[in-house]
Amino acid sequence: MSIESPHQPVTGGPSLPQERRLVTEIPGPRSREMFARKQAAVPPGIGTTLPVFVTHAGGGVVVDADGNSLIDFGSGIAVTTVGNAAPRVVERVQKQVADFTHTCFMVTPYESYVEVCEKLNRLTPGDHDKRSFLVNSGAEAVENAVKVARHATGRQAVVVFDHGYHGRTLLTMTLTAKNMPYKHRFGPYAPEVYRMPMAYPFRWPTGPENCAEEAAAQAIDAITKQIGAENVAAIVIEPIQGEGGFIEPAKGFLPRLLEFAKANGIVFIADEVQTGFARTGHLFACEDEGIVPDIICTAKGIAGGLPLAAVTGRAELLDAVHVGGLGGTYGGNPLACEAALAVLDTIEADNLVERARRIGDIMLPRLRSMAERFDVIGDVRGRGAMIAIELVTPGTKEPNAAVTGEVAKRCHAEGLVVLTAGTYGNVLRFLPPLAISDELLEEGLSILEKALSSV
Ligand code: PLZ
Repeated sequence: MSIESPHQPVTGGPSLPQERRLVTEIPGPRSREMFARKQAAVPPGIGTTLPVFVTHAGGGVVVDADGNSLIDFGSGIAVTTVGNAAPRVVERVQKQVADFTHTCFMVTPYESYVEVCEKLNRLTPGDHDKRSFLVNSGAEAVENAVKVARHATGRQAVVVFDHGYHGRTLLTMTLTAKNMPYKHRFGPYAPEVYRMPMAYPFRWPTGPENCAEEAAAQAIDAITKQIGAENVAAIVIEPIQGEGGFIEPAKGFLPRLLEFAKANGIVFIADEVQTGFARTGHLFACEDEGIVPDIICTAKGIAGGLPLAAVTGRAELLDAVHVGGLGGTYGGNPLACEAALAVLDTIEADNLVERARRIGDIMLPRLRSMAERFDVIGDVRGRGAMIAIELVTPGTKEPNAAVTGEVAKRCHAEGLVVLTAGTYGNVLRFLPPLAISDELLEEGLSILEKALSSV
């Protein structure tokens, strides 16, 4: 006769009970204890959004050291799109870790790296001949895309946009728009980076209907007159800006920039680090307007939480670089490649592109109805499972960072992981894992609604 334990060991992934459960205040005593250790051991430059220390995560929840189960609207910043500890990822990585953990692909290669690249070449926008190579982080992918563009064109200038975010390395920090916290006192910055206006519909001075055309005209005029189009190696842009506040460029802006790039031999680089892999209701956000970039940078959602990023682009651009000109010790680590293959299988098998759309269809109407009742909400925007609200001083468009921070704090206290964003710190962004249930999604929105009505 077997005796059933009342406390079966619960691991992560979808086997975790899919419920919000608060058993202590947030953060609880164990998390507070670990946070004190963190503060003594880790510099404050490494910030903390919500100081609960995680022991398990999966589906739509994150479980902390005190036994609280929080609803996840963050996915570790758009990384665990297929869910945390997703079954196929766990299975493939566990097998790989026992087979071999590293050889360095540049020393003695392995098949999974090639397979990830083959799949990226096939799945990314455009049916032209493509190549891919793998690196460790989003910043590294963007930095390498610029290296390739400069090498292939023999030009130096790089054009980026207001509110853009591309990373924290010297070059990508330079490409990033926001001073505090990303750039402040970390200069001098890399040379030959030029910033143009972004087609930000909510804040465009003459209104959203003129935004795409005017912003593109201003950018093109400045590129032509101030840099010289023939000196520009690359235009680097996020098809929906992430850290900048989930800014969806006005329709028509991206196609106009792409057309200008094409006409002038400029490499069009799409930074899909945050928007990629089913997040926006397309496999890649560029697909929304039929944009076919010359190079696309991916990371985050590509490998379900294992560190991996990729540069995919036109064969003639990537093949231009000499042997040994690209690489890195860990790029395309075998564990991360197995995880990426599992992620791509999961997106297809579980129809996650459609799931992201469905999440948007649940979130957007509820947020729009909140916007009618709470005049602190100035804008509701985003696509699929990449949705945000921008908070303002009622009756104006004045950014309201104070209320944004307060709403986030109240959501956290109620067991909902939400993130803020935006140049003005006044955007609440929602990036639920696509493995979240409709029930948890609705419950999370109700917590948000309560937080908004209480401020
Ligand atoms: N490009 C569009 O969103 C990373 C940054 C969090 P890495 N965004 C989260 C933080 O505060 O550091 C990001 C992105 C876009 C590039 C990056 C950089 O990706 O993997 O963080 O290097």
